[in-house]
Amino acid sequence: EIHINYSQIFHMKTTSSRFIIKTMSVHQSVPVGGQEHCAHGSPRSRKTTVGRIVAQRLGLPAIDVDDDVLEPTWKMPVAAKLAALGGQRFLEEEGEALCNFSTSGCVISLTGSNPLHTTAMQHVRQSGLVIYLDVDSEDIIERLTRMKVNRIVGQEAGVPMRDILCYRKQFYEKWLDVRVLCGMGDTVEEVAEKVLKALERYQNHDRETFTSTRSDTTGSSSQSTYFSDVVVEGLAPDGGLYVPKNGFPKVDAGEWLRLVDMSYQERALVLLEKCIHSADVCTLDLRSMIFKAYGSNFSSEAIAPVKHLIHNQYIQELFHGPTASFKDLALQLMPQLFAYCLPPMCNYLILVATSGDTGSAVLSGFSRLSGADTHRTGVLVFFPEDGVSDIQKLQMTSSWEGNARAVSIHSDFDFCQRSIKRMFGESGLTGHLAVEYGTVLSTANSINWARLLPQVVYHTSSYLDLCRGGVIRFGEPIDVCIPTGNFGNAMSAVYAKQMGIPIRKIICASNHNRIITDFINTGMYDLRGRPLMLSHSPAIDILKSSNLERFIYHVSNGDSHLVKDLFTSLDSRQHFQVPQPLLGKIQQDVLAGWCSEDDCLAAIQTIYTETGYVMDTHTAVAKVVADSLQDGSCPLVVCSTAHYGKFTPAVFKALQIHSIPEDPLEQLKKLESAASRPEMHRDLMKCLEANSTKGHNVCEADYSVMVEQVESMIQDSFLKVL
Ligand SMILES: *Cc1c(COP(=O)(O)O)cnc(C)c1O
Ligand SMILES: *[C@@H]1O[C@H](CO)[C@@H](O)[C@H](O)[C@H]1NC(C)=O
Ligand SMILES: *[C@@H]1O[C@H](CO)[C@@H](O)[C@H](O)[C@H]1NC(C)=O
Ligand SMILES: CC(=O)N[C@H]1CO[C@H](CO)[C@@H](O)[C@@H]1O
Repeated sequence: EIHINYSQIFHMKTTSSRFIIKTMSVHQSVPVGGQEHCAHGSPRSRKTTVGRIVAQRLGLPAIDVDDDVLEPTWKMPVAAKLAALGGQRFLEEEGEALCNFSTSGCVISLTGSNPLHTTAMQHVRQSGLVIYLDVDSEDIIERLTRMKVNRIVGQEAGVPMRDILCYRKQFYEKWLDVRVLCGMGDTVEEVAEKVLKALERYQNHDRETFTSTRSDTTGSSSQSTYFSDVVVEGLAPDGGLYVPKNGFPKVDAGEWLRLVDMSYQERALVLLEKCIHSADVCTLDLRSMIFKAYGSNFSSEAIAPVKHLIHNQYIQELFHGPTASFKDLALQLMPQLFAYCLPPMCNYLILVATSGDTGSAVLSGFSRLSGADTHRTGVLVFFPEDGVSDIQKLQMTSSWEGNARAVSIHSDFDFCQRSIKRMFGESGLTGHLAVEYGTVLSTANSINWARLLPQVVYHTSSYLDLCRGGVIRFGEPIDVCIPTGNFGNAMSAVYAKQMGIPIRKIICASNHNRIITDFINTGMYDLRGRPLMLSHSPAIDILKSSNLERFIYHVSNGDSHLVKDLFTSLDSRQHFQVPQPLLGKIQQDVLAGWCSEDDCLAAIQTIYTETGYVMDTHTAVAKVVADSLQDGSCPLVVCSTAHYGKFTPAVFKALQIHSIPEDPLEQLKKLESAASRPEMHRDLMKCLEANSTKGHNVCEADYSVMVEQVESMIQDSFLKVL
């Protein structure tokens, strides 16, 4: 892991945090309190809309589009107009009337059909802030029934209300600055309260800043650091990791229940909107990034499906992304956030050293950037020519072109890593690249907040899926078990718990490189006399667990002095010990165990025999540890972090298949025919079938040769600075 910081480079701030709200339009996906034209013109009672309450609380005038815009314009009741014109013409005239209406300094309640009119909504958005009251369709139908409304504008006879509401949702989603997620059965007053809170959040970007795990926050001298800064900088200037200054947002039970019926993408959108302020990433852009990240590039529509494994153990398959490991869940989204948050003017070249799954996931994620982003954001991956598996090599060298490239080195991972670090440290080089090519070097490692955050979503999603499937009722606890290396995946589970998901224990699983297990059981983190040992689960062969620092910060209630002392001691003396009371707190959240090489292979064999399911080696490590530490009193989710097809030699060994074909493609086919579950990974198979190693660059273990590779990549990828 390489950490660099750019704070020196960017003194210019990209974010401005003040908004002046001229007008606020509350558009509601129908009546929380009554706001819809009904086709049969039943007399509309005086309604208490959310908009009215909000306006009163803000001391602003309230305007109701029906009463204050449409009827005075048309000089007739809205229902009569609707009867006279019919749905389509009505929508047009309604939109036109709204376009003709201008005002400022008030709260406007729109109609349920206004968002269907593009020009009208452009007009409305220009003049202020649009707040979308996101109400559950079933809730709307129930309310409409109570109001004796049986048809709404735009609804042809015979089209079910449910379908028309679903059709409308896409327009509601298109025109929002702020979403207010309404729980089932929220009262008008409760919704109004949420609107006011959302408005306050919108206006107070300053409350969503980040701090370093090692910095003393009592002094108020330093400049604010926002999400967009944190994504670009990665590591904090003092060597600590960035965490949200005011903690993680909480989601209430009513809101979680809404999420139960949502798709993965919708869950991601709602949750990430709560974690990323719209001044950093505007809501509509966040939406398109999420739908691009978690779309057809995943071989499962569910993105991170939860399957029953055995007894009360479930498996969350985190390997359906394009490169078949869980790293895709973060790295299909992170590059988009990164490109979005970059300050203008410079090009960025991401340098990565990898011996495993990160390389292909980073290449895939960054190669999917489009448009102008590809002209100024590139990625160059260095890997040891003889230090990755056949499949991993093919994944990294097959189809990348343009802004993504992989180069191998006749050396080991450490050499690649050291050389990159050296490049960052050489001001002669970085200065040259900045002046000649307007290019800044950067990384995308797992301490970056934008890699951690997307992972929170799948931990909440597995819980919600278990609710949807009737395995648990919302509020009942589950345990999760995670094969752990850099503690990123585990830390995301800690944050999911903080958001309100009742995870009882987060169980960390190590292989025989068991430093994290020993730490969690004894409070002593000790690198001394602990050589890195090879294993069947190479992605967790890690000794310096980088995200652990965030966890210690969290359990110590943000004791940055302690964190600084501990990690300084780790650097200088190769170990640290946490105080006893803190160890107690750590063990309340987290359990840890380790799995031997033999037990790992035996577990793959046993589960295969009992269920037909083939686990990858990392998943098997988690399964073994889950069996030894969980008491079976609640359901347990095992995080499956890779598809078995990525680690075929160990899987053959586990299944005791002796006649192993030479050709990796044939190997995969042989395993596919043996496994009844999970299905073969589409992209892994495609990658092997194409076998399109166009011959990648293989370089000598020479620092200057690597620098040449960096420079030639920059020359080939970026527009020249004139
Ligand atoms: C990266 C990786 C891990 C480790 O995840 P951390 O977040 O670093 O703990 C586990 N399994 C696989 C397959 C991986 O690629
Ligand atoms: C909008 O204003 C224009 C110009 O004043 C007028 O011609 C038009 O009829 C108005 N439309 C509506 C629907 O009020
Ligand atoms: C690619 O094809 C060549 C020859 O056709 C074969 O020797 C090699 O093993 C294949 N590589 C992979 C990874 O399938
Ligand atoms: C359908 C789709 O979006 N496919 C993309 C998946 O990602 C690869 C790169 O990882 C692209 O090349 C595909 O176009």
